[in-house]
Parts: sequence; C-alpha cells; structure tokens
Amino acid sequence: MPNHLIDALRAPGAAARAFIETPDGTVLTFAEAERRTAQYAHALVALGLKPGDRLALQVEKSVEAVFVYLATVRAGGVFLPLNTAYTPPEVAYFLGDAQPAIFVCDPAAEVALAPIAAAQGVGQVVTLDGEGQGTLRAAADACRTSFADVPRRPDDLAALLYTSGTTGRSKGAMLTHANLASNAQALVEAWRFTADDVLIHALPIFHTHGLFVAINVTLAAGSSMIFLPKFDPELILTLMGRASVLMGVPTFYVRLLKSPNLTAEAAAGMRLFISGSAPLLAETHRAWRAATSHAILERYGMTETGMNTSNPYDGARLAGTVGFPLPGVELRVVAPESGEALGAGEIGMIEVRGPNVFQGYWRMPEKTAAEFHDGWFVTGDLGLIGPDGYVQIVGRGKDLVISGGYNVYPKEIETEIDALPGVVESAVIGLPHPDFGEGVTAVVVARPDAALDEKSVIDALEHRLARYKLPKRVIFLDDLPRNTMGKVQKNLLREQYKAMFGG
Ligand code: MCA
Ligand code: AMP
Repeated sequence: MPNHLIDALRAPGAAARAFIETPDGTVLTFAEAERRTAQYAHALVALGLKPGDRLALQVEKSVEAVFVYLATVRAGGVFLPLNTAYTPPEVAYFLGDAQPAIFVCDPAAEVALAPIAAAQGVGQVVTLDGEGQGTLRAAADACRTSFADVPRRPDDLAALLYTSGTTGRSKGAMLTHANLASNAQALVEAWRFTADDVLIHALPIFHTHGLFVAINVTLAAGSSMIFLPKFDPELILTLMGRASVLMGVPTFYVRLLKSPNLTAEAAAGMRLFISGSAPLLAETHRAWRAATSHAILERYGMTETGMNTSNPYDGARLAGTVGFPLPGVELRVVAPESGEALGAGEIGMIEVRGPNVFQGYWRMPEKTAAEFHDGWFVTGDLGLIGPDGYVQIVGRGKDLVISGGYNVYPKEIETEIDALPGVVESAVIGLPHPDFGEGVTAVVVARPDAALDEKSVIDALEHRLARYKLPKRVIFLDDLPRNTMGKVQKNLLREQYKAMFGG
C-alpha cells in the first residue's frame, strides 16, 4: 500500500531539478530533499514515532522544518505545526490536547518548554533552530538516506492544525492524506503550476497558506521555491526578476505597494500574484493593477477545508470576489435560520462539501457535529453567489478578527481581560486597519476604583497571549451597548470606533 499524500506530492521526473533555494544561495534538488526527509524519517522512528502519532513543532522557519513535515508524513505520523508567537501557556494547551509523541522546539526555548512538555506527557523533546541546527538535525544527519515510506490510506490523518473557536479553546482540525493531496492537485490545475514555476515563499509555515498551499503545490507540480525566512518587501521586489509566482496575505500587497521599487518592469517576469487568508480590499486590487499591470488572483480557504474557491486563471479576476469553487469542491449559500439553499445574489451562510473538507475536530465529536449541516461544512462566513457564479464574502457569521492574515478569536482575548483585577467585562472587536486589514481593539468596562489604563491591560496580557493577538488599542467605557436580549452589540462599537486606526 502506498503513502497517499507523499505519492501525490512526488512529481515525476523532478529528481535532478531545484526544489528549494535560500537567500544565501543554497539550492537543494528534489533528490536531495528525498534523501534528507528519509534521514529525518529514520530519526523520528528511532525517537519512537509510530503510525498515527502526532509530532508537534514550534520552530523558526527553515528548510529543515519543511523536511520534518515531510518526514513525519513519510513515517506515517501526523504533523502539528505551532505558531512561533504562541506563549508557553498556549503551547501547554496544544501539547496537552494533542498528546504528541515528539515535540520539536527551538533550542533557546527548550529550558522553558521541556518541563511543560513533560507535564503534558510528551515522551520526546528535540530541538531545531532557525539555521536548521539542533538535536533533531544531529540525529537525522547520522541516519540512512533511503526510507521505505510507511503505507497510509487516503483517509488516514496527515496533519492536525489548531484553529480557535468562537467559544472555548482551540480545536484541532483533522486533515487526511486525501484532504491535502486533493487540494494540492486542484490548485496545481487551477493556477497552472508547472515545473518551470519559481514561487517566492515568504509566508510562515505553521498555517495552511504557507505550509500546504505553497509547499504542497510546489512539490506536486515539481516547481521550485525561493524560501525566505520572513516577509521582506524589498527582497521580494529584487527576486521578482527570476521568479514567477507570489503567494501572500493582503498585508503583503499593501506593504509592497508602498515601495517606490514596485513598477511594471519589476513585476514583468512574474506570471501570477495570489492573495488569500483575509479579504483583499478592492482598492488594493486596483492599485496593484495600476502599478504592475497584473490582476491579483484572490482565493478563499480555511484551515478545516484547505482552499475552497479561486478567481479564474483565464478570465476576469474580479476585485471583491473570491471566484468559483475549485475542481471537486461544492459551495452553496443557505439561509441561516431555515438552512435552505438560497438563489443567486442572496446573502446567507456559506457551506462547502468535497474531498478537501476535514474529518472533524480532534476528540470533539459534538463540536464537529455542530459544524456540519446535512453533510455540508458550515464555514461561518456570510456570502453570496453572484449571477455570474462568482462567490463574494460579505461578512462573518463567526466572531473573528483577521489581523495581517492571523485569526484572533475575541472570546479568547475577552476571557483573559475579564480575569484581570478591576475588570467588569470586555468586548474585543476588529477595526479597519491600513496595514493589518483589521486591528484588534479591546473595549473594557472597569470598576470605578480600578487603576487600569491601556498600557496596564496590554502589559498584563503580554505573557499569556501571542503578541499578534494583543489589542493594539484599549478603550474604556462605562457600559457595553446591549440589545434587548442582553447581547453585546459589537456592530455599534465597530461603527463608533471605525476611524480609530485611520483605516
Ligand atoms: C506581526 N505583528 C502583528 C502581526 N504580525 N500584529 C498583528 N497582526 C499580525 N498579523 C506584530 C508583532 O507581534 C510585533 O509586535 C510587530 O507586529 C512586528 O513583528 P514582525 O514579526 O516584525 O511582523 P511582520 O514581519 O511585519 O509581520 C507581518 C506579516 C505577518 C508579514 C503580515 O503577520 C505574516 O506573515 N502574516 C501571514 C499570516 C498567515 O500566513 N496567515 C495564513 C493563515 P510587537 O512589536 O508588539 O512585538 S492560513 C488561513 O488563513 C487560511 C487557511 C487561508 O485562507 O489561507
Ligand atoms: P483559518 O482559521 O485560517 O482557517 O481562517 C479561515 C477564514 O479566513 C475564513 O473562514 C474566512 O473568514 C477568512 N478568509 C480566508 N480567505 C479569505 C478571503 N480571500 N476573503 C475573505 N476572507 C477570507
């Protein structure tokens, strides 16, 4: 029996070609990647990884971290990447919930995280730093360069990606080999990836966008990528001359537009600019087209589903829309109350179905059941299908802020703020932000005798929450606006403070 995902990602005839290049000029071929991932797979098996075991990883972006992802899948394991911004209390929750057999962390964080991992029952803690060095690397270097992939069926798990919820703690989305393989193949087809493509990879690799969309598509098409440690607009502009595709969140395009070096000439050799993870403003789409003559291709996805829709490669890429369902994916819009499918132009809840849709939330059958409706996954996004078939997202049914492409769930922040001495209650909202799209903002009701100000609230949250989740502003009010049912009217707060960031 084959290893379903690995086989789908092995592009025929690619062995001798470049797979991944780093800014220092190092180039590794597909054949070298095959050998390196074999070494890591042996090292992971020696550390005790068995088929179905989770491997959690919180490390800086590096080529070696990509190899650990692929090696985990080759060894039959389930890959669980964690945002490098997560604080130790956040990491403790993920390790306790997912119970990985192995946890890979930065050597600099080992002293702080190893006891946390041990307390959560994690058997092995190994290290890898941003340069690709550490105890896991040393173990892999000593291993053989060929590995017989552990057989895995299409419905076996390949990855567990945590996504926060509007209530309670984060949930692990269970993604199978078939989920990831089918989405990679659909995107190769939709975006016309070939062996000639060179992708500029500047996204983090702990989320669906940078990990599965970018890396799996590159592998499946036998393309290559220039792998940057982080987003750097000027470096990207110089690389455009020898690349063909850029994938980014809207903040990438907003920041690139600020550079005087963004010209039609600089972008002339590029084939495709893709945006996703958050809404791209129509004005950004227009400004990009005016500056470069390229129409950004916007697509729509989720951790639970991978990519659902995409603007067309050929044909009009319409600003303010996310295009059409990808091959094999079905999308409908239903009335939130009755659940009945709506006609063209009517706004309702977006639901999706297809081989891309996950298997449910890790060890949360009730939460899983609540998110499905007649076999369709309820996205929590509000939208419509236009008469021409283009899907538009018009809002969110879920209480979610998306800041620079990172999701922030207000409930999580409100729980931390409400626990602070002197706080009566709080409401966290997203306000238009010129750089991040939405800026996290906390509205706080404090007791009259409380010595609280903006700085003391933010300082108190600092070691509990990842920094991108911290409120950029804190507003104090005597009361929160409520409707007759007693529900906080966040829409009124968003309206009142909409100019807070000048966005
Ligand atoms: C960094 N900071 C942020 C954010 N990023 N604050 C709010 N929102 C953010 N997104 C803060 C840091 O905490 C720090 O604050 C300060 O900004 C500078 O940090 P630095 O690391 O230098 O930031 P940066 O390099 O400028 O990062 C901005 C960024 C980055 C490049 C836009 O956030 C990014 O790469 N975002 C991509 C996220 C992504 O890949 N999303 C895909 C999810 P302080 O100074 O206080 O410490 S997958 C998904 O959504 C679905 C499936 C889909 O459809 O793709
Ligand atoms: P995640 O938690 O990373 O899975 O976030 C998925 C959410 O990001 C979706 O449910 C949407 O709300 C949002 N999203 C992703 N792509 C787009 C897009 N192109 N336009 C608007 N929202 C998007």
